[in-house]
Amino acid sequence: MTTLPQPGRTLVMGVLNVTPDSFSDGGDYLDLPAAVAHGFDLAAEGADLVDVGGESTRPGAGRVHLDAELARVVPVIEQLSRAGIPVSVDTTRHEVARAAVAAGAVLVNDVSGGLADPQMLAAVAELDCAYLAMHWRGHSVDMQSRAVYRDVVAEVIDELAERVDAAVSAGLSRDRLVVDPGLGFAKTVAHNWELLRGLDRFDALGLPVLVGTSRKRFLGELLADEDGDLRPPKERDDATVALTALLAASGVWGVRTHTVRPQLDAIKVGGMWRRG
Ligand code: PMM
Repeated sequence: MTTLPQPGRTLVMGVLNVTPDSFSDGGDYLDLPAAVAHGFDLAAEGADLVDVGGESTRPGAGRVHLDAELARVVPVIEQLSRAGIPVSVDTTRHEVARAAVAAGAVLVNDVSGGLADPQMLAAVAELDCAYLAMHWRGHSVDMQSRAVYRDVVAEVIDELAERVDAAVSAGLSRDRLVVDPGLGFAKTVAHNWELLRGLDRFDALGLPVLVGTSRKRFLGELLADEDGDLRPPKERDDATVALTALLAASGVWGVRTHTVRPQLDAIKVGGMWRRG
């Protein structure tokens, strides 16, 4: 049975979006050779997992047809897995999860925590893989209208606890589970910062936590110029690295990032800070 990767430090999940429209790298890796080459690069830089996704979750994005999602991700996962690279699949669909695990994926990264597809949890329970449940309140097209909380940290923890209970009821053992607060998914900029500051409260769930901060809009706003123009996504990597150091110092299980080597350096710094 697959158990969670435990590299002995905060793990790095490198992002490989095989999409035309992801917010920071949409279109960069849409054809198979470019996607596979980028997966090899992420692994060579030291990624513990390469996270292959075929559907953009950018706010406002529409759904991709199932066949298109399968055609984007399965051949990439096959080639990377065959080369011995540990791969996760970023999908909310059980058909894609099944095909991805058959192609070699070791973890299903479900940004909906099982809510988008009622068959997802039962399907994953039958597969030999780990499962990441992210906090989610609805599809990208209108998720930002659901960013309403009294106490965002408490509510995200409660809603994730429900997803964990659903996963366990469907037959997934807790040693296969990871949770994620879902920064930017039905969250305002202020909510993202509150969640980062309140991350130690997620210990109550008793599960490994992965956080995706990489290049997200709240960093674009933080780094905006004097006219208020957001810093472009690919120029948010240094700020992402700074957050990775803080996250490693706080002991998170994993980070999901577009770059790898600088994140591993930051993890060494954060890990040393924590142990010292
Ligand atoms: N963010 C994105 C996509 N997938 N998965 C997890 N587990 N956590 C995240 O924060 C997350 C995710 C959006 O970013 P992208 O478009 O750059 O992949």
